[in-house]
Amino acid sequence: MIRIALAGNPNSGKTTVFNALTGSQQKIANYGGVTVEKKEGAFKSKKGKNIIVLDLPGTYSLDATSPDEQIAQEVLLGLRKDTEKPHAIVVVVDADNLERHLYLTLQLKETGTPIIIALNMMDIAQRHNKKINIEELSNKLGVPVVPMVARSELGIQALKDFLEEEKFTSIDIQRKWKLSPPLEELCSRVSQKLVLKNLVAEEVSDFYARGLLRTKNSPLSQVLKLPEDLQKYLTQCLNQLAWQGIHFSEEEISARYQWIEKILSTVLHHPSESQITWTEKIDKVLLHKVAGPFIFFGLIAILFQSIFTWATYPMDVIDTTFGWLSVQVENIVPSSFLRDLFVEGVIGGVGSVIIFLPQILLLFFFICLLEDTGYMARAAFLMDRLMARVGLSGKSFIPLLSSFACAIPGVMACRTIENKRDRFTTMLVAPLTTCSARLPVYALLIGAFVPAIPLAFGLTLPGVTLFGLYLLGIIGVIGAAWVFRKTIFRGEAPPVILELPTYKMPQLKVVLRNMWNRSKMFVRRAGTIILSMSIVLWLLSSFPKNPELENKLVLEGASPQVVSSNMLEQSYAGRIGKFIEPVIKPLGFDWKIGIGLVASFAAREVFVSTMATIYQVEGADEESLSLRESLQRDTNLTPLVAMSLLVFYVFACQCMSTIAIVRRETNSWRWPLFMVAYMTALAYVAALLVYQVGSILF
Ligand SMILES: Nc1nc2c(ncn2[C@@H]2O[C@H](COP(=O)(O)OP(=O)(O)OP(=O)(O)O)[C@@H](O)[C@H]2O)c(=O)[nH]1
Ligand SMILES: [Mg+2]
Repeated sequence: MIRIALAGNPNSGKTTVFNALTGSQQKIANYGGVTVEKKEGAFKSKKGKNIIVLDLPGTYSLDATSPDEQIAQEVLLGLRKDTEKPHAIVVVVDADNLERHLYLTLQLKETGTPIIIALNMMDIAQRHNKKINIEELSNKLGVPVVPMVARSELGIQALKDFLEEEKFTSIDIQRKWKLSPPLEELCSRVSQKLVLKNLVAEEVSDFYARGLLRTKNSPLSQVLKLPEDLQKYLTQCLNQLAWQGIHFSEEEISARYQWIEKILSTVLHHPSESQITWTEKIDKVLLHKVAGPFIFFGLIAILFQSIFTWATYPMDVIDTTFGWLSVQVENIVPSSFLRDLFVEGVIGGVGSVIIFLPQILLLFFFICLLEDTGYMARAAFLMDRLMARVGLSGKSFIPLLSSFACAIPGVMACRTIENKRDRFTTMLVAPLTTCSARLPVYALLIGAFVPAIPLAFGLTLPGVTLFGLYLLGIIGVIGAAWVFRKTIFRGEAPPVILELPTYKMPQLKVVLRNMWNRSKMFVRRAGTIILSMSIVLWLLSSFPKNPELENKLVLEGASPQVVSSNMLEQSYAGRIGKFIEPVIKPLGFDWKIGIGLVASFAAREVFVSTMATIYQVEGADEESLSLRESLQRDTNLTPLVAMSLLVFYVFACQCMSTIAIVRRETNSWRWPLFMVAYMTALAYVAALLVYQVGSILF
């Protein structure tokens, strides 16, 4: 068994290589910081050897400080308890950005672990007329180089063959570049001491010595379990360097880069350096000061409009199918408790949520296109100035954008943010971004209460309302971030450098795979949490039965509608709703919405299935109405109440999974609880304002 780790700068194609090697389906996208966790996979070589492959977050160097980069460093240096040190490292290098990517390569080589270079993106290098002498590169660095185009799986077999042969057992790890004489002397003194104390092997002592001399609190000092006298000696050396004004790491960086330049002068031939690339031409427009933001908002508007217009057809099909299914069950199965549970609870509840699958898929289709072309990073760039105003950096923008899909990957993507205050602020505001779980709630209420009046440019009122709700979420994010940066996370916003990847043609395969994974997740949610909540809710709203009251009402000549409505009111669910009604009354919500609110604390979509179940139970004896029609008929539900409800959903934190992930990422209960508290307060106040002010105005 061999363990191989994939390392490299962000966006160099590590995950693409990983998926090609192991047949996995990890997420790939065209911006740095997609992978923030280590992922393991494996493949069997031709000779039947089991080769374990580890995909890692990208890292620019072995001295980085953001949490995702630290994971990569710890694995690569064998500092983690949960992961064995790899036998070899495949460094995925972007052939189009050789100079920058070779920096990490050199650093990794110095660690003493055998490395192999997977020289990826050869197609782009070629397109930019760069000629790379691969043999020369391999000779100069003293490591094997396998050229490849990972996304077309070119060169993957060659890499597999190489790993199979295990030709990587011995390499020459002596660094070829030199520091200034006093620093060289200092290095050799420290490394001698490390060897004398038997702390490290002679070959790698230089690497560790430099690591210890670079910063005061190097993680290496804990790993090596430095004895006290050596620790003292090191502190002395570091103080002396500081006193002399010598920046060890700066000198090291520039020495390494000088050496890389020297290698590249013979390896890389780039005759037309001044040629303007496609990416630069496109960016002239898309990053234009005026046109850029304009295009960005235009794209987003189109996105929301199409969610409403294009998705109607498949939605109708799903709606009809579920309706047909209920009728079939009602016709075939004799009237019974189980039949009602099945029709009203299961089909009604789950069906009411599944119907939104086409809209969610469309949303993901667009997000995927934005991510895979490389536009996502541009959007971050465009927003950088705005983000700086509220005290965040452009780095926060990608986690926030990911939150449009779901807050969970969004919160995890915060690992790419180095500055802790920045990271925590972003994590706490990310769930205010409108995630796809809110979409069913929005779509249901907008569909029921906002008339399809056409506006200018092919936009309609429902599309614009949806856009408005997303915008409101964004305003919430910006406002909350601003407040946090002024209060609990006060401090300077650190400057960051955003890397803009070259534009790439999105791959249909990647987009479809992403959408497929998303639908699986959505259907799984519908089949688990929403299904079980629907059943529980049906039980709660059907029991306890009260035959006496029912008989009395029937004798009094009450209509079936009034009877079932009364029965619902005295059910367990009704009592819960009634119990919280006084609290939500000022927002315009009655006890039925109250039931929905309570149920949707587990997950937002549950609101939709809850409403479906409640109205079905209530309207049991009537001709079956669609959920939308039932909502429109409810006299307590005015458009103003719907608005207040929508605004409540924009800000409320109704997602157990988000709370759990924030707990994990911050390693404390304090922050997730704080998040729930501030978001609930915000939601309450905002909905209160909408309803009260609206009541006065209209
Ligand atoms: N043209 C071209 N694009 C590639 C190649 N390999 C990967 N890509 C694209 O490069 C982008 C980044 O790929 P990923 O595999 O996500 O990169 P990564 O190194 O895992 O990125 P992080 O996880 O963010 O560090 C994606 O858009 C890929 O489709 C290649 O050989 N040629
Ligand atoms: Mg990756």
